[in-house]
Amino acid sequence: MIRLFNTHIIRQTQELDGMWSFKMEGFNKEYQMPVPSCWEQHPDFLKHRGNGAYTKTVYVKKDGNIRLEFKGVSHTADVYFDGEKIAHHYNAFTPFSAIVKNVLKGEHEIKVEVDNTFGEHSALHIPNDYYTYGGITRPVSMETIGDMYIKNVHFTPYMKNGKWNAKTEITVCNISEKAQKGTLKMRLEKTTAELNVEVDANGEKTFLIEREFGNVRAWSGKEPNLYMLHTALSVNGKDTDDFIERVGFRMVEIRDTKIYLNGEPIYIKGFNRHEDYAVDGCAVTLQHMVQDMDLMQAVNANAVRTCHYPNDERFLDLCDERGIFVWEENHARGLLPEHMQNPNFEQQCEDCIREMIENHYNHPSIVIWGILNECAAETDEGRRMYKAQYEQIKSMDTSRPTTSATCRHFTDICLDLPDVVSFNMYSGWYKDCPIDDRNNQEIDWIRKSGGDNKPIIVSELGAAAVYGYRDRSHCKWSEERQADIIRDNLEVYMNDDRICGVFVWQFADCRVTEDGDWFATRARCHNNKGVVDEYRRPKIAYDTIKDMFEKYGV
Ligand code: ADA
Repeated sequence: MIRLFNTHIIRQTQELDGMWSFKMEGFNKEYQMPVPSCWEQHPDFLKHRGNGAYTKTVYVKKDGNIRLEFKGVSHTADVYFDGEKIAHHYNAFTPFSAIVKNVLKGEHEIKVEVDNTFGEHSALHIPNDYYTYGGITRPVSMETIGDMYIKNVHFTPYMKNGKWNAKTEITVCNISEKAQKGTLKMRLEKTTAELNVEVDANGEKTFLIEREFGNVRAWSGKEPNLYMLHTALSVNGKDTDDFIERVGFRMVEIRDTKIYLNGEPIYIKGFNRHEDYAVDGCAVTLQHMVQDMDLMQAVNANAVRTCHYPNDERFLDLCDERGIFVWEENHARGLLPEHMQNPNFEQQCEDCIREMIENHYNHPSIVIWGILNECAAETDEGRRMYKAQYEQIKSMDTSRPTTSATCRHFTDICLDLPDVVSFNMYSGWYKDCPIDDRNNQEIDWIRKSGGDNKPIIVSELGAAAVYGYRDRSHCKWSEERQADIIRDNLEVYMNDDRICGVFVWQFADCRVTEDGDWFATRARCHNNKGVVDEYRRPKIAYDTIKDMFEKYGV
């Protein structure tokens, strides 16, 4: 399943999860590979970087146009339909689609060539402190569409005169050679709208419907009320397409040093979570997503940061349903000036931000957009790129604040650009220093360096421990020491009213890339700062956080 609810009733859809034929370049064997999955789960490809080809024969039930939707291919996909190339996409963490017109009823072949190699072609997937897997790692679906179809729906709720209102922007595409007319219908609960539409040949057009919605209840962390937003297209009185979204009525605002949700200040307390599970790799199953959510909520977390890339929409659906605040960010981690100079870098970032916002816009749980975790914010060239990315976000969405997690302490020249200033700090782990002194130095500097009167989030704090390593001396790498450091950090940050949120680094241990930088020396080739290990076995720190999140930040 590609979402936790049905996005189409009229549009015929077929999910292509299941077994695909697979061949890996350089291997003379044909495999059967499950989709979605990572090829690293197969004993022949445990840490393979290369090019693999997936093929599947599909049956198209009637003549017409088909639309293939890929929720995630890691990290580059070239898609062929009956041997003809129909799509190219870079980045494992954002969805993409492809349309094939005038397909005849019957059997057809879909082939997906997948590349997870590193090199200049890949500016964002590089050797890093997380692992770039290979494969069709998120769900795939095939749809039949008419000459006109609903491409997407963006729902922007706002309060006016004490009543919930919303802008609904419906983008309709016409893939035929002549102008098309039709009727667009919208319904949410008892509120409906209808308008006649016309779209030029091979064009697309966005139609705006603005309505007041009586008798709806707000979405909040404690009461995550959700509503089904039905949009449909009819031509000559016949329903030809539909697009169903699930939305929530909530407003996010920044006032002085606080983040407000529906007029009330919120305190964010949660985890950084990589999409990585021991046996799944990055193709985390719904069952394991739910387990992660249950474990985070069991320790009173109310937020998650999708470090360091856009997440699977099913996880975001879970956050919507459970009232979990989400900081979602574009794909970038620790990129130095030389990485940001890669000729593909700016376009690959721009594509990722566009696809992230276009596809995830309606999730009420996403309360902030992030960019460029710990990238070169201390350089003029870096500032130019930060500025461009913040501007791109605001050009697509003015309803959410922006931020970026910095580690360029005392040198960052971009703090005037985001709405919220966030910093990563490992006092007690990477630096043995008094946490409160270091915190005061950081915030004093932020206030003088562009971050005056802005909300502040501690986007990363933490320490490492190897699961099962206990030592009464509380020495480094013991579970006891990790718990001590996290407790001491939270004691400072959660008692500082200049700070409106904390994200512990990190929820679960995750695999890292062996061939690379300093992180290649990590024990077990894992980032061991999880409060649970990669199998979700809790360390001592897990219960420490439960105590701290219960005690503070309610
Ligand atoms: C950085 C980075 C994280 C992780 C962390 C660590 O803050 O943002 O991705 O690498 O350090 O574990 O050192």
